[in-house]
Amino acid sequence: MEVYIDGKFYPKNDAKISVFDHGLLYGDGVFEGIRVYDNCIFKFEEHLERLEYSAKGIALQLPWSRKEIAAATIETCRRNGISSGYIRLVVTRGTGDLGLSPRNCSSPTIIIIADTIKLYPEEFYKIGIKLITVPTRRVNPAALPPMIKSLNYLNNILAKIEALQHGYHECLLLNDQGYVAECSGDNLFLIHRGRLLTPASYAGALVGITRQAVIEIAAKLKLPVVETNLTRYDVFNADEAFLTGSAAEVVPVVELDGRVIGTGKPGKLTGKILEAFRKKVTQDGTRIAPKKAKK
Ligand code: PXG
Repeated sequence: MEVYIDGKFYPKNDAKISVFDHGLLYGDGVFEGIRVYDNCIFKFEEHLERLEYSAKGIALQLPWSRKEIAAATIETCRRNGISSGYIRLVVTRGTGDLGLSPRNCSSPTIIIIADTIKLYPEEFYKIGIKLITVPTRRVNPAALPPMIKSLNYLNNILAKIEALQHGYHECLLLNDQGYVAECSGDNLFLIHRGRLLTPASYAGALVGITRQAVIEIAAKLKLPVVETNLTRYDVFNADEAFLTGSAAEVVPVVELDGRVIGTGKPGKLTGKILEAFRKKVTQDGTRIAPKKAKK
């Protein structure tokens, strides 16, 4: 494997950055997790735009154009022979002195990894996942806007640890008002009486790219989508539920806190959405290799 760092490629074991990088010292940086499906980088422009927005959100001026970042990303996929996989694009504040001030950091560092990923066991997509609500609350949007995909993931990691300690792969995080925010690394959707319900970003949810893709699919399927405050009560009484994320894709949810959701099996509409999603991923994005001509 070769990793891209600041314009050069390094073998995996030599891909290193300074211990004085503020990305490490303070979690000062932003990132994207992007899927590649059959030589198509899914929603690539949307990911690059979110990276720019995240960077602006932390007052980090990207010294590279979107075109330059895109070209480096595509080159990283090519070099690693990744036609289907996962891209981790990381921008840190760069190397500086000790002390919080980003002013003593010379220039941002960009890292691009192209690899494969498997987040959940295959059976979850068929039988669904069970969730638990964790005590850790999603950080208040006024403290750290959830739209910023920052390198500060401790809030999510603490929640994940609590889930794992109880034998669960994923958990539900509530915000400090007690409303549903999202999962540790995925967005949550409910289906109730034919409508899709999902928390708004200001309730503590990342504006997920997969979430957005599902909203587009819902429009095509003529399913109304409502961004609204939700409680655990709404999850318990939903007809169906599912998670979305670039790494997770679309995962049916069948239980929360030991209470069965709907029939306890992946829902019909969830299945339709998952099917439409699988079609969309190779249509909706940036090609990194020409499609082979049909014989
Ligand atoms: N919420 C959070 C907190 C996330 O981190 C999502 C929702 C889903 O967003 P997308 O845009 O992917 O549909 C995420 C996704 C990784 C990694 O290691 C990234 C995420 C989650 C878990 C692992 O790259 N981000």
